Amino acid sequence: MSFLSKLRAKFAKEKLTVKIAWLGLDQAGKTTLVKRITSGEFDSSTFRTLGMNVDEFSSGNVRFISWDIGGQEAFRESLWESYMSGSMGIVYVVDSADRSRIDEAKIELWKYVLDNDKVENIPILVLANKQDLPSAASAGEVARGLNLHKVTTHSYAIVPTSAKTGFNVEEGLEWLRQRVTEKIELL
Ligand code: G3D
Ligand code: MG
Repeated sequence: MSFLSKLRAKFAKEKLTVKIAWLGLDQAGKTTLVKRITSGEFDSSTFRTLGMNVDEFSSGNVRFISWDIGGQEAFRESLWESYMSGSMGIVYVVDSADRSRIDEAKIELWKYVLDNDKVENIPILVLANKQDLPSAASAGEVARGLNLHKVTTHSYAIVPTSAKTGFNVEEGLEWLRQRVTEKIELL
């Protein structure tokens, strides 16, 4: 973003437009979370493209352009570059109630994001989703399962959420909004 456009955003109170990518294993709740956000109090619009759900919603001074890769996990490798390119934040969603897949979720997070040199130092919001289910692991357990204590290269937060009830969804997004805004102001 150029100096002038930043100034314009700041002083004319224009919204900053920010691309974010939703990641996580299939069934974690990515699409449900995006639907919850776009059907809630957020101001939103939605575009459907092949294999990809591109949604737009605003939170405070930020307009998020949100990319959710849809059900086509098999195409992830080939879509990866365009999916991640230009993203200023990642939302990594975990099904906290499916303890048998937390290890797989850890492997994917590290392979595609944390150990991937092409991913710049962008904030990562981890959502320990499905907290409405009695069998759900706590956010602390999910954090340990993902080895989050070993993350040194990105700022991250782990937030327990439920896409079903809406619990903490807005709070999580608020964290991402603040981190992204801070980064843009430092540019
Ligand atoms: P994905 O986009 O990550 O693949 P989806 O996941 O959003 O398609 O969700 C997968 C399934 O989990 C869906 O159920 C959805 O309703 C459910 N789900 C998502 N978030 C939550 C949550 O917070 N709590 C509960 N209880 N269920 C959730 P179906 O039955 O349609 O497969
Ligand atoms: Mg989906």
